[in-house]
Amino acid sequence: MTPDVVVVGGGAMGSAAAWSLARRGADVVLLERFTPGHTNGASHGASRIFRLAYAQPDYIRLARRALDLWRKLESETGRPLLDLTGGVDHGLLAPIEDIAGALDAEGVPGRWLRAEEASERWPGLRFAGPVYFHPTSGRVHADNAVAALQSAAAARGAVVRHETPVLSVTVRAENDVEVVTPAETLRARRVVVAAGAWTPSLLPGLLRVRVTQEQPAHFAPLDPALQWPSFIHHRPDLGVYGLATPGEGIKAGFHGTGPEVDPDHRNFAEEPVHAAQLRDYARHWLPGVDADATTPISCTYTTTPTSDFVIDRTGPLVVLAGFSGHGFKFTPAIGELAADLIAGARPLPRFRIHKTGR
Ligand code: PYC
Repeated sequence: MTPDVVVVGGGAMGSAAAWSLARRGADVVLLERFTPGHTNGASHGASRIFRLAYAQPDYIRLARRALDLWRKLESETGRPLLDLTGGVDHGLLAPIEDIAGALDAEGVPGRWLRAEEASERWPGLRFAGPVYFHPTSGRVHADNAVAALQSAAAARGAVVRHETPVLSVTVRAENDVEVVTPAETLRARRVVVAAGAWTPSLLPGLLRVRVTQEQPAHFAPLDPALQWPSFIHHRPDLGVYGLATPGEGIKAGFHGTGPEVDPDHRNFAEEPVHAAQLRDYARHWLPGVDADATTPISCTYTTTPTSDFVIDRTGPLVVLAGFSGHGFKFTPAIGELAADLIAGARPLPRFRIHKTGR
């Protein structure tokens, strides 16, 4: 079989690349090692934060493009995926001022609230200082998004194969890449590698990323009628994030604090000290939840040294990697950038594999 493009990895990013490529008429095969809806990587679950709220214009613009493309995907598939509940940042002032300034410069709405105003509006959260509210934030339904991307890609002719692990990706010539699976060897002119935690083993030596096992949790809300924004609490020691996952509770987690793991040999088990720290956090800062009624979640992060993504091309390979725990919101825009790179576009400097400075 010799498609134009093989996409390795049917998580969010690979599925988005397949959708974008198929929309442009490319002959695409998407290979995913696990079954649909699996929970082994970083694309499962019912909620991810959506926000334009970044201090860097590159990310604000990418999120804006993603917002348009999420809406396009919703209309193409008839599935609701993105819910704009509003979002808040609170805690350390300096990073929030940077975000507020960048949003203002890009014309994105947002405003400062006093802690008392914010508590009145969202009594499930405690605020100790000024709060920055940005209405164009909310959540994406991750599982439904991946399924929608794959079905939209398939509707435009992409071949989507699950339970097909890729054993190796080898560049044979400028326009010839070999992709080996247990059942067959495919050749393609271009290959997109979007294998999440498995990317370092497929492309050894190419990337500097850390693969970690993270452990957020769902907390039972005390009053299911309360409204929740998506939130980031900027603290000196770590970032804490959260949002409501309808039907599952209030998700909260420490951002990128988990231990390094081998994705093929991780235990998915709740680490008790970490779990106790998250419950202590909830007891103090989330008065709207029962801090002792938790359902743990296990997922992976693949994090670069700067937490900037890798969206780059090297020869006939496009590499989508290092989403560093904050990539999901951008998914369809990242798929579009992958299709642009396949078409010969220049990568954005921020997202190069090896940065030469900014
Ligand atoms: O999606 O922006 C995000 C995020 C921050 C921490 C965890 N997720």
